[in-house]
This record gives sequence, structure tokens and C-alpha cells, in this order.
Amino acid sequence: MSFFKKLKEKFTQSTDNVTEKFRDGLTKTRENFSSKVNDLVSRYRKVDEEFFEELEEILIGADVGFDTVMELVDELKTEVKRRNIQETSELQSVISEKLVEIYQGDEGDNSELNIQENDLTVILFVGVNGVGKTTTIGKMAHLFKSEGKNVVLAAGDTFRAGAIEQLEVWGERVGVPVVKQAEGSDPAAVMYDAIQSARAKKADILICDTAGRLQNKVNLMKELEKVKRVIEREIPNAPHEVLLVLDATTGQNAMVQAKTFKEATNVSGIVLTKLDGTAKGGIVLAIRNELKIPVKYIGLGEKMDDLQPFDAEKYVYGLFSTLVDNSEE
Ligand SMILES: Nc1nc2c(ncn2[C@@H]2O[C@H](COP(=O)(O)OP(=O)(O)O)[C@@H](O)[C@H]2O)c(=O)[nH]1
Ligand SMILES: [Mg+2]
Repeated sequence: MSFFKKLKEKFTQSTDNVTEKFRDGLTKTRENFSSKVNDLVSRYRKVDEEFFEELEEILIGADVGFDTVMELVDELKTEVKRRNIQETSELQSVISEKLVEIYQGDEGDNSELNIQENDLTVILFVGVNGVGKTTTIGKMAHLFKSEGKNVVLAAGDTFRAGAIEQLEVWGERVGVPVVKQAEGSDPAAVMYDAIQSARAKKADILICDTAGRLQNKVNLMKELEKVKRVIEREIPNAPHEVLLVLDATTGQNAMVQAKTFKEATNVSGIVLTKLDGTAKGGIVLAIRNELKIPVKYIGLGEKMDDLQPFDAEKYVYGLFSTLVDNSEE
């Protein structure tokens, strides 16, 4: 059975609404990407060099990233030779298979968070303004809470007007306490307070918001270093996760931000938000393949339950679920 048929079987029968979330959230990308692939396949019946050139353009247009596209197309060409594939219609399943392979590499999805079993876990969120840090923190608090975990939030964005209130609104909505100080105070001091408070409450998870100003790398590095130093002084090995939030709708700009933050601090994973708002959801692959940082969570909407752990198979199924698959059984 073809890879895509297997995916389809696995996910059309699944009753969880997670697969549905992936499918709904990726609608724009699917409509842009799959319809172009379908069109390409109907125009070129036979696999040839021009077919691959057009395929490259489609993939680059979906923000898959130049290097990743080249790698993918090379592998497709190898598969075409190996399996002696002649018809383009047979290639669709191979494309979906290679996309999953490229994402997973040797390590698999790697979306699991480093959660301490019987101790406080500290998760630090970083990223520029407007990417969705505060919103994602709210959604993640909701996820943890629904798993029965005790969560505390730290209002570490003391810089932006309204940022503390925004986190408080999420705290109320989700039903978790928010530790804050006055606007303009030292974020490191907020972190210190938050750790004491989380300990007193015997919390499982402390999620820390930070300011997103990024005038220059030196400032960013200094501020993040200070925040991390304070956290680490209180809890060795913390923060257990440093999650960089990137806005999928910003395309190559998100890649540039990722490089800057990667140089400034130890990023352990990426949260890619607003995938629902872009037709270029291929950026997931570029991030993983070019930055070597796992995409741990994705944002598929603005609602509380629109945050999902990343899953390469569900993602690829979400991209291709309407694809016409003519491959042999
Ligand atoms: N459509 C969509 N909007 C999102 C998502 N995540 C965040 N947003 C929106 O992005 C905007 C900025 O989010 P915010 O959390 O304030 O960003 P921050 O400055 O990084 O803290 C808000 O309007 C959010 O509702 C997502 O996954 N999908
Ligand atoms: Mg914010």
C-alpha cells in the first residue's frame, strides 16, 4: 500500500479531533499547495525534468525553503529511479512520504517537552513582539491544566503597555494564577517572585512570558541572560525549556529571527503560531531542516484549544488530505 494511503487510513478513521484541527488549521496551505500539485500532475503525465522544476517552484512558494526543496527534489529523483516511476500520479504519495522523512530525520518528531516528574518545571518563552507568545502561554496553560497539572504564569513582559493585563486575562480564562509586578520593573525580579510563588503553591509548571523588543542582539542577549541566570540560581537545570515563538505568516523573516535568537540563547524548541493564517505552511520543514531546532507546538487558531504538539504525519496528512491519490495499492 502506498505511504499516503496508509496515512489516509490511519487518520480518516481516527476519532480524535486533533487530526481535524490539523486539517482545518492547514486549510489555506492545503488549498494553495495541494491544488497546485494536483494541477501539475494533471498537466505532466510523465515524470521529467520540467515537472521537477515546476514542483520546486511550488514548494519554494509554500515557504519550504530553498535548501530543503533541493534536498527533497534530489531524494524524489532518486526514488523515481529506484522504483522506476514513470507516471507523475505515482509520485504524490512519494512526496508525502519524503516530507515526513525530511521532517523526522533520525530523531522522530521530538515534540515532547522536558517536564520534570516530581519537581517544578520552568518554561521560558522568547520571541519578538506580536508573534503570539502571550496567547500561546495561555493556550499551553490550558493544556497542562486539562492534564491535571498545577500551573503558574509569570508576567515577565514588563516593557510593553498592556502586556501584564493581557496575561492576567488569560490567567482568569484558564483559571491559573499570574505573578506580576508593576509595568517597567525588572523582569528578572518577576521571575524570582514567580519561582517562590510557584514553590509555595507546589506548582508543577511555571510558564514565563518575556518582552519581545529586539532593537539589537546585545540587549536581547543581556536581558535573556539575566532572566535565565536568576531562574538557574533558584533551580539548577532550569529553565527546562526555552521556547522560541515564531509567526508562520512572516515567512523568511521568521527564519531570520530564529537565527538571531539561536545565537543569543539556547533555544530548545519552537512554537510556530498562526499556521491557520498562512498559505505557506511549508515553513515548518524549513525551520526543522535548516535550523535543526524541533517545532514542538503549532498554533492553529486564536482559541484556547488551538495549540497542538507538532506531529509530522498529521501535518503532512493535513496538507494532502484532499489530494487525488492514483498510486497503486
Ligand atoms: N490566527 C491565529 N492568531 C494567533 C495565533 N497565536 C496568536 N495569535 C494572535 O496574534 C496576536 C499577537 O499575539 P500575542 O500573544 O499578543 O503576541 P506576543 O506579543 O508575542 O505576546 C493576537 O491577536 C493573537 O490572538 C494563532 O495560532 N493563530
Ligand atoms: Mg505578549
